[in-house]
Amino acid sequence: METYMWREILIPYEQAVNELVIKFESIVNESRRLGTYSPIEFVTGRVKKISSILEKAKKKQISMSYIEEEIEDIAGIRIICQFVEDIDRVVELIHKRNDMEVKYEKDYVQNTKKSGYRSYHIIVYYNVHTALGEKRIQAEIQIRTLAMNFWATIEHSLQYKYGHNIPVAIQNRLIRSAEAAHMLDQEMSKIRDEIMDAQNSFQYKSNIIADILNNLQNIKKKGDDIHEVDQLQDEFYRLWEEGNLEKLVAFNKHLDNIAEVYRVQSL
Ligand code: 0O2
Repeated sequence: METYMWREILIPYEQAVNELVIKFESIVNESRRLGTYSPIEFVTGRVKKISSILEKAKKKQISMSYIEEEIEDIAGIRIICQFVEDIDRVVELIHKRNDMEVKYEKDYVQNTKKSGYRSYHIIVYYNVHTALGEKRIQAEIQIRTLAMNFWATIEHSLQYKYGHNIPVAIQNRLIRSAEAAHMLDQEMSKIRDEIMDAQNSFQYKSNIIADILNNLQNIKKKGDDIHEVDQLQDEFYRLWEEGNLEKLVAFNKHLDNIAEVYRVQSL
């Protein structure tokens, strides 16, 4: 296959990866704005390198004309969660979407690989609209916890270092560290509610403070009474120092009312 063909082939995959990352990131951003818990911590994506595609094709004896059908992870998305329980929620979210169709799933969370690898994989069909028209491509979505991701990243580097022949002593250490990562996930799950409460209230407080500052800025732009704005600002600093969330919420409501009078309320 000629080099220039690769560029043509890979463009829709690059677009798909960019779109999918944005779509999953929007779930994180929306939750943060609403001050609710996001089952997704962060998202990454990549298009498989041509050399890796060729290697996989060789290993699996896939002929060039079947590469796009048989190599399902040319477009790869990785969704990282804080807790094992979040993985199920993300899987559910993916099933409910109508902009992608699940082809099949592999549950390496319940069925740990011999190497120690744990992750949940979903192969989806996804339609991309490029300058050349619409194309239905496949993408692999890997969903895993931070601990699973830490392990997989390290193990992947070692696979490259040793050309997929990791010495047995290191393999054994990797298996032990996979068990440790699994235990870490289990321990974190036990205190999940407490961690989530702390994170949600931190996020909620950050959002309220951002809203207050936004309101103050809008009122300052429009308000005729500079003295009133200064008083509001002083009141905010006093409440912020005090740190009482209920009082900050009440103060923000008060600012909302003033902003409404001045017709400068933000959405
Ligand atoms: P890369 O470089 O990440 O793209 P297989 O038949 O087992 O060789 P297959 O059929 O592609 O592989 O499916 P599988 O097992 O679901 O693996 C798909 C991807 O999952 C791999 O892609 C890896 O990204 C990841 N993965 C699977 N097993 C392991 C493992 O033991 N360790 C790590 N670190 N990652 C793993 P690629 O193309 O192999 O690699």
